[in-house]
Amino acid sequence: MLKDRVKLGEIDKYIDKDVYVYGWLEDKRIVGQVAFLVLRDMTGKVQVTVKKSVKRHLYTHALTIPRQSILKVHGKVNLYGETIEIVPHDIQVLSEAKHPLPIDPTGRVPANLPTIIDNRPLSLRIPTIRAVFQLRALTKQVIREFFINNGFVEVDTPKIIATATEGGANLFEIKYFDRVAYLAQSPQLYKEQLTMGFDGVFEIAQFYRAEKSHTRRHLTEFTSVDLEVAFADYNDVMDILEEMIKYILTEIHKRGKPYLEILGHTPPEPPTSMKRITYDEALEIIRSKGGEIKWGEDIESEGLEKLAEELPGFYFIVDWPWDIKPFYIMRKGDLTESFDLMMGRLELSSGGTREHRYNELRRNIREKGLNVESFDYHTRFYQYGMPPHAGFGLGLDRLMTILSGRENIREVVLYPRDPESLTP
Ligand code: AMO
Repeated sequence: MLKDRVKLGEIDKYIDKDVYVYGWLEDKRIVGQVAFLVLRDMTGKVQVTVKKSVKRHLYTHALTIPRQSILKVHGKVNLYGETIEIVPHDIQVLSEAKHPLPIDPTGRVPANLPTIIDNRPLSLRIPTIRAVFQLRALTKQVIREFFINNGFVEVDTPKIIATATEGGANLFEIKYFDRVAYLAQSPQLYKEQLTMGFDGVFEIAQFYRAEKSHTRRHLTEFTSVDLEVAFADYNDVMDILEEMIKYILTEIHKRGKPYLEILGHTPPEPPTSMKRITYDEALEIIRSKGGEIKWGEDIESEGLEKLAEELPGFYFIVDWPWDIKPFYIMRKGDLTESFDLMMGRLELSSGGTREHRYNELRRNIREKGLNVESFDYHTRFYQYGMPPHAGFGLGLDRLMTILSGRENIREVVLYPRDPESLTP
């Protein structure tokens, strides 16, 4: 099949030749004694012209084929004026489409998001929806390229784990034979361990958070882009993250053009620099705009909105209080060497310098009210020469909403998982 198949996007190279083409019947018109079938595949479309006077049985057959059925057409490519058409020798229905379809795959009749997600594979026939996922694949490729160009090693860490990494509140518990295990919330502890052997590691993978959040930016299964670098601190990894964002934006503007055109969206231009404000400065801005926030609290939606009025593009909030950061972050007094990367009001990434000293790490675990022994499998390595290290985790799905101009995180994930949906 693949060897014979001519893609419709390349049909113009086959004028006057006999070809086999495959696709779905997008449209069908009868004008006088001629049936015009519009055949589409992932790459383009072509008109198949069946004249009653030339091929009576094919014409009669064509009239009966339901739209969206999958066809194999054997025919001759013909230039008719400006139009490329196929004059068929044979039309085979490989898979007939049942009607009515749950959504209109041409996109002419708009469907709401739950219906689109419920019918994801079929929705991919709508060019704007397909473009989102083509852009997503390109973005992952560009991110990989950036990391590899900078000498980082791609790793895979387990998703079934024995203890919490990001705190116990939003852990999915699973039955692991006769024991309890959890789904990983992030690769945090593993990526840190791996800086014992690699200068820098990265992972792009799905992670799990049992958060009952019903926002346009939370999922229970999300894709995280993680980096961890040896002999680095949080300023170093903010520099890397900034370079990565600029590289992604530059490449997406160039290589993503065909998809962005279909989407009718222009992502932000690569910024020349990204401002770094401290948590204390962020609080000042929020308060100056009438927001109420106590020192030591996390910055919630309302505060982030106020900050975004002042800082509409990419910026970092650095030096968060120790009380609201996880045990693995490097402490400096009441503060930590930590950061969040924001794009307007949306948190895209967080990271920081890590605690690499054995005794201090164990003390921090205890201070966070966690059972230090249950982390022995991890902390023991810190006795054998753990380099200072730093890293970040970036939410790929959130980044994709910015790049594709979609409002809801569920629009940029093929099969999104949230507290309500576990299918399709
Ligand atoms: P954090 O918990 O801030 O940090 O997660 C990092 C980034 O991942 C994305 N993210 C999510 N996206 C969609 N749905 C969710 N439920 C969700 N949760 C998180 C966000 C967020 O900024 N281990 C640290 C990172 C590090 O320090 O290296 C961590 O997981 O974009």
